[in-house]
Amino acid sequence: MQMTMRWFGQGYDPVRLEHIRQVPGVTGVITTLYGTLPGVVWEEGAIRAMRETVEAAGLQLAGIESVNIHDAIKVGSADRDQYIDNYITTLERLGKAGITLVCYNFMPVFDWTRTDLAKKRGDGSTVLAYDQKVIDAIDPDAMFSSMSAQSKGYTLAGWEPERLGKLKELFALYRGVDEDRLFENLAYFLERIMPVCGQYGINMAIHPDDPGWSVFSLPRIIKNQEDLLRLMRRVDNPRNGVTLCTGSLGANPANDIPGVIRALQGRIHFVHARNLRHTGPGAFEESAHLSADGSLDMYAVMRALYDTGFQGPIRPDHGRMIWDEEAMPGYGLFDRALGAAYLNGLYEAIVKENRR
Ligand SMILES: [Mn+2]
Repeated sequence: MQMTMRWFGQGYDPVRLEHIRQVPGVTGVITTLYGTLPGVVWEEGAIRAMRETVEAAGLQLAGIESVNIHDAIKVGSADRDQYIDNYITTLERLGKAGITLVCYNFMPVFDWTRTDLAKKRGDGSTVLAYDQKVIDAIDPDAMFSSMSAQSKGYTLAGWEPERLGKLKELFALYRGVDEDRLFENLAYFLERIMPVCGQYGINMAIHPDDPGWSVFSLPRIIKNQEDLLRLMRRVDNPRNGVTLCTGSLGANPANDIPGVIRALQGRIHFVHARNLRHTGPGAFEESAHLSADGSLDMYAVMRALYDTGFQGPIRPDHGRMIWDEEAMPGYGLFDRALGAAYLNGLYEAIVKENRR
């Protein structure tokens, strides 16, 4: 596997590529053209510049997170084919630039959701946290305002103000889109893009819903092993794969992550590794990556990845904010660097134990 870190791009991410380069074992970054709205075709020059910037820092551009999906594709409206054509053109241009991993999600209206972006822990660090009881007491507008107010001025990935400024219209758009309809729209999209993915060797890696249950009564279709396997069978092409996000799936204690990894053998193209602590029904707070700091067994996760022959990029997902660092919520350099070092240590031990 290849250890990577997420980087939001020049002018957006206060973390510098030069510093990512100094994290032991990290050889690549996962990035995107941040600020590009869903539905827009990516410029070839911008793709090239993005790649050159990463390579000039001595790192490899290991994949894109994300190329976001326009709402027309998710709801299956009459103009969806135009937006799928745009997506295909973007994939073609990425493929020509040698980029062969694309992470995306298929969540309606809201992307990843948290109720607290800086929850103070006993150790003085802050973390992202979620409590369903808080969500149940507010409306979607309040949710958006709350996320924006806590973002310290950064635009949060998937929370584009341009889109979410029209929340009422967005909710209206999804009226009548139930889980089956959403799933069929996803399958339609994947079937249309599979040929270009095959041509350029692009692995599509769907990110699970975060958290993996319905928020504001919107449908959610990528919540657990059953959902993921259903999608793998529905579009049964190795290019149709998964971003195994331990934190998103792990928010639900019923999900057995090592079991999911084994069930999806060969279809996991990208891994997000982080830990969290379950704090009550429908509630969790993120933690350090260390198994002992949260509810997930990160050794068992790395072990399952090793056993199933996972070869793709992995990145430490959200970390705590520590040592007075100022960065995008969840994406400080320091704790993610500790996470990368820890995951590398687990993996080295597993590899060597199995060679004996
Ligand atoms: Mn993730």
